Amino acid sequence: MNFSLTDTIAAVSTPPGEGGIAVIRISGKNAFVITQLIFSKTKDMFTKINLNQEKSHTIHFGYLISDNSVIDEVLLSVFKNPHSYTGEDVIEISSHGGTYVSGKILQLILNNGARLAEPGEFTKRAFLNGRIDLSQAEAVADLIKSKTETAHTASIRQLEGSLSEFVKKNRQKIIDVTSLVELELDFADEGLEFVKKDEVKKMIINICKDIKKIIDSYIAGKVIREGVNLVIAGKPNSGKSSLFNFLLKSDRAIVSTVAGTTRDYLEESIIINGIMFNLTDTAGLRSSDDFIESEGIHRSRKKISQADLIVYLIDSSMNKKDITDEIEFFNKNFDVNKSFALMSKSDLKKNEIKHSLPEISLLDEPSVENLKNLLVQKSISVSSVSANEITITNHRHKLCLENTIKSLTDAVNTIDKNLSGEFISVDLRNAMTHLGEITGEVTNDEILNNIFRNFCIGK
Ligand SMILES: Nc1nc2c(ncn2[C@@H]2O[C@H](COP(=O)(O)OP(=O)(O)OP(=O)(O)O)[C@@H](O)[C@H]2O)c(=O)[nH]1
Ligand SMILES: [Mg+2]
Repeated sequence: MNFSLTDTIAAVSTPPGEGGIAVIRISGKNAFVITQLIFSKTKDMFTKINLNQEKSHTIHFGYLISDNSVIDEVLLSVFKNPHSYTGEDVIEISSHGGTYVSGKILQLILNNGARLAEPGEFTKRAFLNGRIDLSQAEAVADLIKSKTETAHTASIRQLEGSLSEFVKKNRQKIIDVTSLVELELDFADEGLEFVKKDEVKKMIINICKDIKKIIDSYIAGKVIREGVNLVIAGKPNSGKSSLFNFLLKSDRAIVSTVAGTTRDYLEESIIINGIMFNLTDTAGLRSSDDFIESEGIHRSRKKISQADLIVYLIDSSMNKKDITDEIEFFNKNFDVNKSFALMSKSDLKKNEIKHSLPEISLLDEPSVENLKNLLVQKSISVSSVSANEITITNHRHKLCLENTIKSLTDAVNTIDKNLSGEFISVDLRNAMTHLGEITGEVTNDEILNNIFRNFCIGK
């Protein structure tokens, strides 16, 4: 990424396409000068605005002029450094929406001395100018991408600094331990005293415990970010496609009384109570001589093995023996931790069979609502989000935390080996570095480029 903080950058910040308004953003030391060249307060003659004399956070009506003709009527929002998103002088031009108008305005700005912003460059500047830390910058990207309430909650919390706080607190704890070790070094030639050693070890182990807890939240984080992969499985004709369609509220999958209707798997996403479920309808499981059906079943099995959660449908309209066999088959072949059996078509139930399985009939709305609640409950790892705890959703953060633990564990081993305090100090400093990478206290170009590459232009 060719990057210089001295350039003035510009981009259209709203998505392409028709819309009520578009926003074009300019940031950098020439943002005001460039705007003054193209913005007139009046239509008939060019009346220059003096932006240095205007207050920050004010809005101004006027016209953008190119070659003596009006391009658009616009509003300028003025943000003076350091009180702006990037920390620099920023102008946001609200123009009429539409790709043509906004494109023409952007070109006008570029012709007058600005450079087109790289993806995420506004946010990168906010980071480099100390407005936000790295984990907050990443939260901005997550916030924009969030599709559900839970994803939104997690990213807002991170943007507000929950993860930054955690990192700061634990970094301080590591600094305290390091000082203790290094202080001891200054006074004792033989390394740490026995009592101090135990104390230091205990402190390090406690920090590890806190960090591990946050690492464990990553699983919930994955659900937040990517949704729960929910597979609907069962024998042919058990009602899988019907349930799939019912949950999607569309006739996506073909439904028929013929067993073996679905031959490949189908995938669609739905949101229930703020949690995204990536639903897969599968081919009914049976042994088949038909090559295509067999291939479909093979693929379905693969989907089942990769699922986060599996609903296994058992047709209530079958006779007692078949139902008992099916329950047995399910119990034998499916992992109870991530799957549950469900008696389908309960309206067609012929005989009372004792079982404790939930029932569903698509003719009975409350039974479908029950199933939805059950699905949410089963994906309960997500609950840590609502419980106001920190949830990490970002793989980079997870790696940094794991590396921190590794270095802290090294420190404990060094103590156990009775090595000199200098070695313990090295391990602890490594731990500090890894933790600091999360918020960007320690960083390099590669980390930054990787992060901001994933942003959209204009953010
Ligand atoms: N009465 C009743 N019929 C249902 C219910 N759910 C599904 N059916 C019927 O059961 C038959 C089979 O449904 P499908 O959804 O095609 O079954 P499937 O499990 O996808 O079958 P395959 O794709 O062949 O594996 C269809 O005739 C549906 O209308 C229900 O709750 N009640
Ligand atoms: Mg089907």
